[in-house]
Amino acid sequence: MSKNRTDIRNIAIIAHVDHGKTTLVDGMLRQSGIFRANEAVIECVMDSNDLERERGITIMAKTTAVHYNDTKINIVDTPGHADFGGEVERVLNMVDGVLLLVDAFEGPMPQTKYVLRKALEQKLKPIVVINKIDRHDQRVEEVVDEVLELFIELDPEHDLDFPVVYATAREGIAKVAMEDESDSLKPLFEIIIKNIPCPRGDDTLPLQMMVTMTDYDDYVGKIAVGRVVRGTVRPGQNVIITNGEFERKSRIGKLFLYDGLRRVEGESASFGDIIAITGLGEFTVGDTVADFENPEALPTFVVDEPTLSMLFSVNNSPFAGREGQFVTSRHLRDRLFRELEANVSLRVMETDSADTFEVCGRGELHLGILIETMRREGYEFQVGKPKVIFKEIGGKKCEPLELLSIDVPLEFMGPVMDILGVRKAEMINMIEVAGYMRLEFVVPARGLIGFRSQFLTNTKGNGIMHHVFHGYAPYKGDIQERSRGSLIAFETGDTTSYGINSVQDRGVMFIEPAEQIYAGMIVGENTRDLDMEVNPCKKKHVTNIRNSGGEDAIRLFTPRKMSLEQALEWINDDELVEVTPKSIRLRKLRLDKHQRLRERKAAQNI
Ligand SMILES: Nc1nc2c(ncn2[C@@H]2O[C@H](COP(=O)(O)OP(=O)(O)OP(=O)(O)O)[C@@H](O)[C@H]2O)c(=O)[nH]1
Ligand SMILES: [Mg+2]
Repeated sequence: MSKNRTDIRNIAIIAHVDHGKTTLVDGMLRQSGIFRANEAVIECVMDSNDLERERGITIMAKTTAVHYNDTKINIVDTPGHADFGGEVERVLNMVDGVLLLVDAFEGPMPQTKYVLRKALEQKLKPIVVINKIDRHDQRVEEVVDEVLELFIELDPEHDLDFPVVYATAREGIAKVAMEDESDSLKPLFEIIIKNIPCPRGDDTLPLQMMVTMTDYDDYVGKIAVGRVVRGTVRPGQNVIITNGEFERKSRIGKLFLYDGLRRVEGESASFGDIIAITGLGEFTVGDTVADFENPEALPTFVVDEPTLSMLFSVNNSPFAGREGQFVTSRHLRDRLFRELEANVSLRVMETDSADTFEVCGRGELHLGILIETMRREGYEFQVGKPKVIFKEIGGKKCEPLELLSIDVPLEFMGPVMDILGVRKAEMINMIEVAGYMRLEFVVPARGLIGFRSQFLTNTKGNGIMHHVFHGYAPYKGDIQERSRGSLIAFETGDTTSYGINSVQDRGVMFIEPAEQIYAGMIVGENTRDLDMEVNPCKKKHVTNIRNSGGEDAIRLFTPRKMSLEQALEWINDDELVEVTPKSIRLRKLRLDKHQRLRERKAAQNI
């Protein structure tokens, strides 16, 4: 018989990037007495991985639990960046409701729309939280209207009677009306308990638990995290792991429930609990942990397809193997396929070459974070230019489009429209938001590769841009690529001030004096649109005759040091980024000058 578990609520916090999700979780943790009074708590305590802390963003969805009176609230914090949309999609199956956070100034942004659409598709109960009401430029009333419009746009049938809470997550304050006095998140907790449905199910039926996330622990190995949908589960219980197609016998090791930032061992769990289990052996996200006698698989969730693909290959530069610990194609292959177990929106495919793998993801940041994680683990490899994934729909070649939202001061509108025109963007909306113009475009994903840096230059850093997957549409025709060529090292050696000085007026240099470089490595960007060999290793000819005019007065310009994502955006089809734990180098695919020349000639003759 179906029962309600009134002692539990399961919610996810969803929003556009930076609207304050992780900060709100901090506040909820603090106020439910998770930390001791004198305990120093780091900000955004849930952003626990190194890259998350460095970048100040959430990359992986994570679960925590707080107690409010007699109710346990399991909270899933999700990333707001569009590239990690797959993380949001997959965790929504663990919860019954969402807190949709919206910044009191920015209002609904592209990712707000994306995540709300996903939540409504799953029929989750929403609570809208207008956050950052302490901002001096807050426009709470307008933002509430904009949120209403968004609901109407996404689901005209939806009940518009959802609760709205006003919050300053950073101070741990929430209230149900702007004019209310409040010094805590109590009003938010109350609304969650009242409005989010409690889990409903039957603990006497055969077990079903969906594996939604995985974790790893050096002592206990792989951990499966997910929600018990039906039945009861205990440590040591025999189970079947199934995805509907295969079935495998297994046994639950230990069982953990969430409590604040910790996982505590439990004796049993039943429907509605979000749990972590060890000892299962092999499984992947999307599998069902089912009853041993009557195994029934839950429907696997689908996440949006990747839109961007990149080739990862074994490093074959002259400096290969100097800086990395894992360098062979076997290492690379194992690591990439292992990533698939947890990274739900990633795809990895073999290619004709045993040394090269095609890796598909949801955007440059999605793939960039994978590359950065791997290099920190000691891997060394090369990656090629990101390419969008075309699809054939109804016999037509179609390409992914992105919804791009741009906030710029009025005076920069012209330059922005110019660069977007070339990239085949179509404007679909334009509104004025507190002195800024907010422009919305639908643009081929191809057109956005390399766009960010040009946008920042053209708006002198005054613009903000965000984009999110919009859909597929027929190919929109060619888009012009990078208009500048590369400056390529002519020989292998150590760079000198003298050498760099002699080539730096050709363009922008990427290197400094006393760096080791190799022939065919890219050392700068040419001001002209062709590739050119230069020699930054050139040494000054030593003569006995002293030059009277200050020979040491060499003034070198600061080189451009590109981040990994910038480098990926910058390279051309015949170029690669070499990634090692210590360095990011850019290189030509063909290092030999004559071979490059022959191939270019052959291409021109076609
Ligand atoms: N003024 C103000 N700033 C806030 C408030 N809440 C959060 N912030 C700030 O907003 C920034 C982003 O906060 P996060 O909590 O990391 O945002 P997030 O939504 O988790 O971001 P992602 O996980 O990367 O999508 C931080 O600098 C916070 O200090 C608030 O109530 N008022
Ligand atoms: Mg966050």
